[in-house]
Amino acid sequence: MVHFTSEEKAMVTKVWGLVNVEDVGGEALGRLLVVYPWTQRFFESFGNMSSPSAIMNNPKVKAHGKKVLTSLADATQNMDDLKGTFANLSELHCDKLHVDPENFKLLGNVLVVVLSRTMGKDFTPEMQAAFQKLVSGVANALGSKYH
Ligand code: HEG
Repeated sequence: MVHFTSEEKAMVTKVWGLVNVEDVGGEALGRLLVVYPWTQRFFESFGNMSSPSAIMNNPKVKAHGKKVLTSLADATQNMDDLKGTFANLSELHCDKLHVDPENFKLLGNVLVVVLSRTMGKDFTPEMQAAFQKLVSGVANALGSKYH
């Protein structure tokens, strides 16, 4: 189980305060689908994914990205209990959605890339380290109910 120091928690809170959930969510999910094209198979109902620009401008991709990031807000507020916080979502992604848990790691890494683009120099190495630890912890928690 990951442990966050009070400094790391403060860093995560600082990063999260600078995140626009709508913009960053759509950008991160869109890039996941472009960079790792096999992840598109989970979103066949989303319509046009024929090119990078079709993916990045797809309204369903944007809406779902926002939903995922909104859910990630729960992580920033429950850093001492990521497993409990994401237990239900872990079951859903395993039993109903059949999403390979490796994809949670990929999304977390893409999210860090997007933050580093949108925040530029404001995203200090310490902030990146704390946030990377958070997304890794969330990926681990989302995978914890898989069987
Ligand atoms: Mg998942 C639905 C959260 C990664 C594929 N995801 C959802 C929902 C949430 C969520 C809150 C809605 C659940 C509901 O309807 O009750 N997802 C979530 C988080 C993360 C994540 C927090 C990682 C940080 N999801 C993820 C990844 C994939 C994926 C990497 C696939 C590559 N999610 C997925 C699909 C659905 C959800 C296919 C159902 C979408 C739909 O049909 O509306």
